[in-house]
Amino acid sequence: ANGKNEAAKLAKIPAAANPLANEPSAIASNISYHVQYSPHFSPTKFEPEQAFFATAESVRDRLIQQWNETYHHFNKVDPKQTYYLSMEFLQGRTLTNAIGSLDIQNAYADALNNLGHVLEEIAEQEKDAALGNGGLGRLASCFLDSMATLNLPAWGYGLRYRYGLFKQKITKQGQEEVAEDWLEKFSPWEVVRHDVVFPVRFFGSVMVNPNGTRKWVGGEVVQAVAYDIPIPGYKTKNTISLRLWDAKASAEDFNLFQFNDGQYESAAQLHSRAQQICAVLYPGDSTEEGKLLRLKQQFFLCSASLQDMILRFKERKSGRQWSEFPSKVAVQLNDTHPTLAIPELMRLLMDEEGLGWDEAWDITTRTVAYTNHTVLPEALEKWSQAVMWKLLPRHMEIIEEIDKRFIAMVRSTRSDLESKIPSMCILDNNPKKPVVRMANLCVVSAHTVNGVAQLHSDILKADLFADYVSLWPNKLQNKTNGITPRRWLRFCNPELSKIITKWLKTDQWVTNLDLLVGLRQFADNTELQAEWESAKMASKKHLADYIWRVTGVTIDPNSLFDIQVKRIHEYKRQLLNILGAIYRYKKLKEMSPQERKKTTPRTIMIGGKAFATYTNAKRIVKLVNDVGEVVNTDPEVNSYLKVVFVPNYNVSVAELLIPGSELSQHISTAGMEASGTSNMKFSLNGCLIIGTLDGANVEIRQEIGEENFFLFGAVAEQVPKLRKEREDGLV
Ligand code: NBG
Repeated sequence: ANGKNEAAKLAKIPAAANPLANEPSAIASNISYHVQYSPHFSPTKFEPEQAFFATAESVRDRLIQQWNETYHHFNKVDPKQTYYLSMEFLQGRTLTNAIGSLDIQNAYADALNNLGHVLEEIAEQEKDAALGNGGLGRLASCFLDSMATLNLPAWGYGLRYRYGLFKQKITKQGQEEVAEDWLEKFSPWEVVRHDVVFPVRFFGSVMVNPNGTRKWVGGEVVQAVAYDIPIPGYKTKNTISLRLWDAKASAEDFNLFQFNDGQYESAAQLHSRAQQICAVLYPGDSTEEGKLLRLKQQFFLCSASLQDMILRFKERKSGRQWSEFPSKVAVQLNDTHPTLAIPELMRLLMDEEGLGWDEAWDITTRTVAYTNHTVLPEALEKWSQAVMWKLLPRHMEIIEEIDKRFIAMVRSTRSDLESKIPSMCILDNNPKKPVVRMANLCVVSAHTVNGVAQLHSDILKADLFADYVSLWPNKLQNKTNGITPRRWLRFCNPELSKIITKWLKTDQWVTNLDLLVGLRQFADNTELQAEWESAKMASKKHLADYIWRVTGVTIDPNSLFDIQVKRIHEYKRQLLNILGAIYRYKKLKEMSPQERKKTTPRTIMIGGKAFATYTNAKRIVKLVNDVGEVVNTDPEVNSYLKVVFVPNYNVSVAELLIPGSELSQHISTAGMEASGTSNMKFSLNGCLIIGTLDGANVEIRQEIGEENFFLFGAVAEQVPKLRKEREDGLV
């Protein structure tokens, strides 16, 4: 009954001379101030939920101070600024990360203790901001943390989805999706900027001015409103922004006459249409309406963000030359989802700012870079030309012109590539289904294109984008993914972090992971080994407790914890893993009780969400649950093997699972997983990997040593031949 009816006592806490001082007493008085004067609940209670919001607001006060200073600093210095455009940001929870980055955990823990609460329990009140799917969205969030910590002037731009990725419920039928209501109460971290509002147009037509220039007019106009989330760097003042756009219609779009006439729905039609834009992440796109809505989302992000960047560019120094733009603005496209930034920047520069094609093209191509995150054909976006002409007529003109000029350039400079033009160009004019190939538009227009692990980048160069390599030998690069060691070791595994710091005699590893090799010299030290084991055991107990709470299954912390958590996908081969579990079960059944006693007890945990319309993935979720049901209730076997499906895998659940892991599975068919990023997180927490030579597994294996990696399966080059042999029935 922590804090129950404690609210009255709060009023007695004296106000601190400096509410932003970091002593526990000042923090406690700041928290109590927020309970009383920025109330969100009725005044009688101070239970964990109320305590969370007030604590978060007091942390936010501290963040805002640094944040404003960062703003002013970069406005004055006018550096080249990086903008990461992404439809997804998987932020997870913020409180622990923010307090840790500000280096005030102890003071907050003490302050909350004095108020009758425990910091860890308060932190668990927070809902995950799950505005993303999986690796691609979490990568975006990790990048923000790292860029802030590296003191870079960088911002993220995304959408403020009302509902993030669905919440996964497991029933007898398998997975059920429920809307994820991260804004149910409100988010204490976001700040709405009522002064940052940009119009974004859809539909309409292109008007030709008397002087031949063109202008996009008519259609419907929606307002993009900025919501900012502060991203603090670790032990540095630099606090950057994640700017999320929300859509709203203006008062003029509300038809008061119709409303008073009882026509409520049509009176507010534009309002409800604006609301649809940011309603959900990845609305279903099996219908035409769904496709149109997704395209609207993408354009909404691109247009609002670019207008904002251009305004900042102008405001930071008046009267500057446009030619300076690429040395002040870098736009990184996170996959093809924000590709429309390319024609939109062209349009803004030509139609709004009056530049000619050549100058606008020069600026655009020197500003934009593109990261490819997959070679799966179904994920390489292709938009119907008809839908594009309807929604974005001016952009289609620009895309046609980019394509025409690209083809002319290839013809005039590289006649040897003539036969490749149909696959290299942007518009696929196949009369049955004319489409715009977004990846091609990106490669043609970006100054740099990168893959996300060495093998993936090699495949892009040798395969998917091979013809472009011969045209632009230096455009394609590799940038192997990374993760933030703050969230994924320092904060999620404080026990292990303490041990690492003790043996390295420094905590500098938190910002420089290369220092971890310093542990190698102590690898055989029994004292370190004992400490390491006890930290692992503490995390395993913590995890076992969680599993019991969410599934009702008891797991033994002394068993081997074998974990596979990621989106459910056929290429990731959860099916192979569960077939392995079934095999293990059968073998155990065949053994005598004495033989069983000689085996190492194992708990297999599998978690991940299946896309709502991906039938095979959902069948895999059901299978894992059904296998668990059989194995876990079999008294002969269940002290040697448990199979658990971990429901609703998300960032916070990962923060519990990864510290408690001993073996983790990264077993995708070679050549399919562009990088993988949880492989890095598991390794960092002292977990062994069983995996294929795929994605970043290859580089992790080099780093940690082959002897610490259970390698299996075919290598990427063998896969096409093996597939063919199976298709031909040879195997
Ligand atoms: C995913 C890949 C992962 C990779 C992340 C981040 C998409 C389209 N791609 O292998 O499947 O780690 O991107 O780069 O979500």
